[in-house]
Amino acid sequence: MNETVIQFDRHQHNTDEKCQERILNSKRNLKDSLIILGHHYQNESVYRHADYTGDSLKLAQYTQALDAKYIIFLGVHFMAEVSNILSRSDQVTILPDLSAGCQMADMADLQKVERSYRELNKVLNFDQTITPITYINSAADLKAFCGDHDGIVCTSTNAPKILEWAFKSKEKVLFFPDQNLGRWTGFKMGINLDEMVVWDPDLPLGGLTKEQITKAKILLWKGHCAVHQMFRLDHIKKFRSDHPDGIVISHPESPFEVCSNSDFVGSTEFILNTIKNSDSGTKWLVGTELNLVNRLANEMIKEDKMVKFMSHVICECSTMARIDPQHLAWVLENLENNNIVNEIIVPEAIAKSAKIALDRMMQVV
Ligand code: CIZ
Ligand code: SF4
Repeated sequence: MNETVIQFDRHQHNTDEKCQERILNSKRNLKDSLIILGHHYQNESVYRHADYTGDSLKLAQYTQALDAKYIIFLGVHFMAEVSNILSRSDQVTILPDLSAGCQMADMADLQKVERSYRELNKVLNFDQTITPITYINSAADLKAFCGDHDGIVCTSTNAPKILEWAFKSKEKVLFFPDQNLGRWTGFKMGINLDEMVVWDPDLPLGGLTKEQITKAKILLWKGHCAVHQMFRLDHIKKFRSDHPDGIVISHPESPFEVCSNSDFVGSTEFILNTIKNSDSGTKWLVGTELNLVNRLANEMIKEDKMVKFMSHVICECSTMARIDPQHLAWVLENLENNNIVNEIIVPEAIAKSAKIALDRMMQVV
């Protein structure tokens, strides 16, 4: 650091338009030292500046392959942590607003996961029958827990393969933090619904009986995404009655009844590819985050495809929306002045164990 840090106050009142100019200017000046990664759920005002876009898996893979010194992450905190863990030690990952978290990720913490795992093992006579699987939407210390306990990370794209991997070595899985992704993926593998029970970490024994735990194949952490939780079966019924030839596609973070009444269920990459590769003139109802759906709807107009958002209320990822042009301009201008602000650094010991769980995932997919 050799210049005075520019404080955010100097940017927060700038208009979006002013910030757009400043961002472009900084990008020009920083040239190849900088790469900007953008998640599909990010809003247009910053998404347009991304050099690469994708879901968290694709973005994680980019961070392993990129050369730039500075990686600016237009996404949420857990994604920037993964970028820091997988990138080289001389690279710097920056999250323009540190308060951009993931509400679902926050539904599981290390203390509760450790206690739950201990309690479960006690009921199961320490027979080492459980594999912990964390959805990538989780803090780095939970990924580290999985790395240290023969567990693994999954994303919504690779969850089926990861569950298969887990069941090859042990009979049960503790799946956190998203119960919906765990349930849907297990169901598609042929596991009965009554063999997938919800584990409430705030209740003794997860609110379950010993028999339920012994019988269960997947213990589903009581967590969910508030955005995807808004989608309802009624939305699908109304769409199907208005458009009998319409097609419904949902994200597996949606409630079970939404997934089971959809024509297709899959990750954001799957949703984008399926609709982009569909026939012209098709009509789609899409159950995932609003920014992605709006962007896709605009793109598909020229191919005469109708893309409709599943809910009547605005379901935006409000934490991702905290990454705005003001914060992006601010971190970039600091970099131009040789100041790194909002760097995400995962402590070394946590990063090492988390990388084990992430590497296991990368080897499976
Ligand atoms: O993995 C991701 O990026 C998320 C949060 C959703 C998805 O399906 O891509
Ligand atoms: Fe987290 Fe939901 Fe936002 Fe995805 S949409 S980042 S799960 S809060």
